[in-house]
Amino acid sequence: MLTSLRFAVFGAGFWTPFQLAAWREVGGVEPVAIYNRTPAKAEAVARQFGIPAVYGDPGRLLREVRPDFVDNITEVGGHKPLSLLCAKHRVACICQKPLAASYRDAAVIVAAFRAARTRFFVHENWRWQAPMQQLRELLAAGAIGTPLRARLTMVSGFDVFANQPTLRRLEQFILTDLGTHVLDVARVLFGEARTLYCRTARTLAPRVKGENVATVLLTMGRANTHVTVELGYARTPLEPSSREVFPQTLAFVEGTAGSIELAADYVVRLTTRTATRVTRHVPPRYVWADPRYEVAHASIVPCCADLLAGLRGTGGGETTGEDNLKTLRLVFAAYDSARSGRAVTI
Ligand code: 89Y
Repeated sequence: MLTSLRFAVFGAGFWTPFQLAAWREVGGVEPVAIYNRTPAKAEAVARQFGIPAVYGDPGRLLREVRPDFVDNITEVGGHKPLSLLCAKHRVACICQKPLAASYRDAAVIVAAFRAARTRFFVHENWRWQAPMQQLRELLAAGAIGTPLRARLTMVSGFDVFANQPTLRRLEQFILTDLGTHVLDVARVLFGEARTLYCRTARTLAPRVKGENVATVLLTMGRANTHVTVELGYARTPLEPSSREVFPQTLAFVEGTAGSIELAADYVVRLTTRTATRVTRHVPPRYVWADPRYEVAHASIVPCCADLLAGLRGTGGGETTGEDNLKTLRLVFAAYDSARSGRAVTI
């Protein structure tokens, strides 16, 4: 029987209750303390989840509680200082995405944990979504031969700013908030990128500071698959059943021996020379999940399970800091390309 890992939570914002509920599903961990800049918010979360200690000083928490790991669920501004604090105290840490507001800061964080010989992971849940896992399995099994071209689309009019008002104030918005997820999925499905070209637009100005539309074209993996990533939070009216499906990512992949469509409502259509097979990959429904975020919230569970295995060193732990740097390399290369109008070699 493995002993339960004692963990501390940093942050008490929108994602914290969902992440704590997901840890409860996974089991084998116990939240023992919570820190938040505004302690009243941390107290409310502590009451809800029975967390015995609330701190307004993260350094004091680490010294007094000595948790086995920290789950840093703060906004991006808290990621670097709080992660570095964990590295200094040699406390393993899982940090929310996006890891940092620049590639350089992300690399500094990852290097600090490497130097401290302390485990460090990024909470990157998109690749753990039920339909994405199916797509990953089909491609790995060669179900459509060599993937030649793919389109990954996450375009929605959903008001993401209502629950996460800080998103409005980001100078770099959709590529850091959502591009991190979808470019990560692209890496998992097709391999590492060789080249990248990106165009961005800002259509909700001045109420949204950063870009809210982006199109990224990449060549990826051994097959040099052409991958287009389409991102948009532009309040475009979309047909509700097939297109307005936040937070589902839609996909279409063409291969030498077939094609796969990931359509609305978790439908996967696999077409080969002989037939089209239609299956559905509905995420588990949890009572604690917000139904408007269904597939995203459900994916926190397998994500945390994988991170726990990584923390225990029992296999898993896919989304290490090092792995996430490869995703962030693409995110920030996309900004470089959008600025210069040129393709970037990765
Ligand atoms: O912040 C984002 C995330 O991680 O999932 C969807 C989201 O809430 C809005 O883009």
